Amino acid sequence: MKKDAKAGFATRAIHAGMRKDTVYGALTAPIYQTSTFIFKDCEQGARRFTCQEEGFIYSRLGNPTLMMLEDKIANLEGAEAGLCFSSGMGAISSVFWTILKAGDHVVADSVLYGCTFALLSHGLARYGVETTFVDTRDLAALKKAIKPNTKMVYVETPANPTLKIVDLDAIAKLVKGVNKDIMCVVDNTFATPYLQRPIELGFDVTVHSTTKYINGHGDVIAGAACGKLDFITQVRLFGQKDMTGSVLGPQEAFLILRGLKTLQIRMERHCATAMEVAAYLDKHPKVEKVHFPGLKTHDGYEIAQKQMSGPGGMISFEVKGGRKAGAQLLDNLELCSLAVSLGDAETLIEHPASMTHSTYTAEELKEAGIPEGLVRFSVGLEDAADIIADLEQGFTHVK
Ligand code: LCS
Repeated sequence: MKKDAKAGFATRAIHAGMRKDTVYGALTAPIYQTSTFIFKDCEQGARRFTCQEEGFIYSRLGNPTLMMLEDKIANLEGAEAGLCFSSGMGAISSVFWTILKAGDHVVADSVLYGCTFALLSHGLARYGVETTFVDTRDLAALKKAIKPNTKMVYVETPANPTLKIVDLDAIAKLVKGVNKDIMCVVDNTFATPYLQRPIELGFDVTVHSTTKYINGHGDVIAGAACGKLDFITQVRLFGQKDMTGSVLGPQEAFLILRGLKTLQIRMERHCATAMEVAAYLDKHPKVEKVHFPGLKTHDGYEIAQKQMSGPGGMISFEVKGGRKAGAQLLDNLELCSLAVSLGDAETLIEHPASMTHSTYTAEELKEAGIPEGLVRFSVGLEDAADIIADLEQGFTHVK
């Protein structure tokens, strides 16, 4: 589309990927609520199945509403192609099934979303795929972990839940230097393509839980993957079509298209409010440590400055007194909701060790450097003063 070619991020978030409705001229994306598509004749059906003719066949293989969303996300990520899924885990598992087979090896960072960690350590392990978990900030350790049968390097940055930052450019250079065929895959959920575009930094694939900031309104579970057209086509026609069947519905795609129109202004607000909240927490006498890439004291601050255009809206922190003190805070907040998930208009707060990361054993949490008492905070779009006032009253309950 001409409108997309050199336009800015906000413009592309609204216009990229959209097709004109030539029948009625609808402004927004029509919801093609259909499982299947009628062929003119047998010849056409056969041509579509052999990819000799473009067009839709069956909504597990593609759907016009999804196509607009897929093209939009790919455009925002600076990728050749994108693909949507019925959850972030659907995206991650479909990508894994496409890249990996029995006998292969993965190097993954030790700090990952709990279910991704479980998929690698418990799930794929059952099918003969071995994973070595390392701290990928340590490039020497990463290099040492790569084996002749390594097929994928997998990281999150900022990572869930510690907000650890890893250097995408340095990792891609190192891995490709050892073996250019190793796929570098990153979960870009926390940053979104507005703040960070890993493909421009040498990564092959980005995956997302679009449940989070990309949709942004807490009303959809969905995922996405972006990369080279060849690879994304393999994911579409194997990882997703045959292995996971994790297909997004057109209604959800419509909601995400709607959410994406405001991604830039939402992210700017999330970042600004998170800066204020992090500064407040950093000075609080009952807080032991704040993990936020926008604070100069964060060990990933310099890398975040280099590879992200803002710190994001996620903060984690440790309350003095550990898990018990953290629970006293969480149980007494009124505006902030005690709930998992993130990236919504509503501020959400949770305890990773007992909730999102309960797939890690106590020992694995320790090895990964995820503190038992860590509290994770998804800063919403409310007024910063109201969020801080709620924390202030919550802290009075911490004894
Ligand atoms: N990747 C990251 C970084 C995530 O945080 C999540 C979900 C996923 C992938 C999986 O996405 P889903 O299948 O849920 O769309 N994270 C959650 C969390 O931290 N709390 O609840 C879910």
